[in-house]
Amino acid sequence: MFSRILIANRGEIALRVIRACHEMGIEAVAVYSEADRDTSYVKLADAAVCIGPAAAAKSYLNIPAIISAAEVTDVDAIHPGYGFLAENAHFAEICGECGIAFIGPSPAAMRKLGDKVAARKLAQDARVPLVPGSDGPVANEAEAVKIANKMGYPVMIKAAAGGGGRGMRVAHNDISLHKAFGAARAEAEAAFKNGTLYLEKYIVEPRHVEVQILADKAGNAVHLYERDCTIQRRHQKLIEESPCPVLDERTREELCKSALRLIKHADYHNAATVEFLLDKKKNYYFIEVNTRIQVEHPVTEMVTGQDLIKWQIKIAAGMPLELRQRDIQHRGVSIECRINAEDPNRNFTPSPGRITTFMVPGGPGVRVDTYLCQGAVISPYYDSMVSKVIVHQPTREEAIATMKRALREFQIEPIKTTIPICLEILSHNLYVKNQVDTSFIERHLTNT
Ligand code: MV4
Repeated sequence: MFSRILIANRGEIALRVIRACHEMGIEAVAVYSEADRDTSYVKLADAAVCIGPAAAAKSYLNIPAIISAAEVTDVDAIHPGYGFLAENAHFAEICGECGIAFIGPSPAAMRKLGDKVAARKLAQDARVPLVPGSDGPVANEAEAVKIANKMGYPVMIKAAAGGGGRGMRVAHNDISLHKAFGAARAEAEAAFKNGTLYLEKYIVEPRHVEVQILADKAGNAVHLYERDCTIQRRHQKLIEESPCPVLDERTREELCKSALRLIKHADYHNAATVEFLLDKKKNYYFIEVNTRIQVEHPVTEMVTGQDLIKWQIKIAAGMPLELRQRDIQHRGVSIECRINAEDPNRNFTPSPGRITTFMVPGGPGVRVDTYLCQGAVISPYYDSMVSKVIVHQPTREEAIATMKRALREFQIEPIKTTIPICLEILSHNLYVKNQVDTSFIERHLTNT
């Protein structure tokens, strides 16, 4: 097992990984930007190294600075968290070349699944249902129009190097497809330096369901059931839950086994999330794979009782996955609300500042993952997510009630947060009755 791990990240996930390290008897090294010098995770780490100024490009994305910090502190491994360098195959490769274990998949697996066209091919080979679409990249407008007419409109143009909603366009007819294609190509070229595009049938009003997978280096792999992440705003998830409340047990088993087949087919190790769209008729379609631990991993931890960060570390250290599929049960319902320092009344603009009042909820069934404390400063330089409230209860009804009570207890002053909007959703008739899709917030919530 590793004796020292460097965490190439900040905020709540840095703290989450430090906690896993400490429970495993591993020392944790934090890295921080000048803006994060006085934070809880820097204090709780066994050592901390400043890696540059506030701007992420000069600190948390600064590969030479992070590798230098790892060399100086003589760590065995690097945990990348989520965001920043977590899905950067080049970074994983450099870690390997420096004799540092990257806590995540191999660079080759990351590259293969990072290419959405290659991932679709893999899904197809593994007999995983995928959104009807182009058989590989689409070369030009004429070819796109041809495929769209065969498939039927509406269609979606996606970037092979995209994901998370970037570089996507919907088209409802030949003319709009023609225009959207050029725009999508330019956008993909600028954003990813890769203009490769592909086409999918546009799934109308879907739910977003994703399956958690763990796979070790010996070829053992298990799924840890699914999360429903339908409640999003502009591709930012706000509320996630497990299990997906609209799946029957048979479809759930099929969906989870499909995801597992795909990952087994990819020669993959460590944690992965396989994303699907679920249509109104409960058909599920593979869309993409995330090769990192995700923000919403705690809801899976709550319903399965497994510590995903500890498994990531054990797998990276070459230990076998001692879990058999039949040992993994899901129990009860877990919901997570993301608390962002944003003002819902000002179009979710960031609301940074110093926290004067910070009172976290607690009590039965409540977990709070946060790096904040009284006096902490929320920096304008980074993602606005400052806290996650996770609840676990026997039923969905009870989980919603516990979440509402926890969010009402939560005091964060003087900044604005997404707590009121989360409360509004949790009380909304359509949310309670499971009649939402990914457009719910835009369509049904006030001031959004
Ligand atoms: C889609 C889709 C409809 N049809 N693909 C958005 C994020 C990216 N991971 C995939 N996304 C979508 N892909 C097809 N063929 C609708 C979305 C989508 C969406 C998906 C999940 C959650 C929220 C969403 C919001 C808008 C669009």
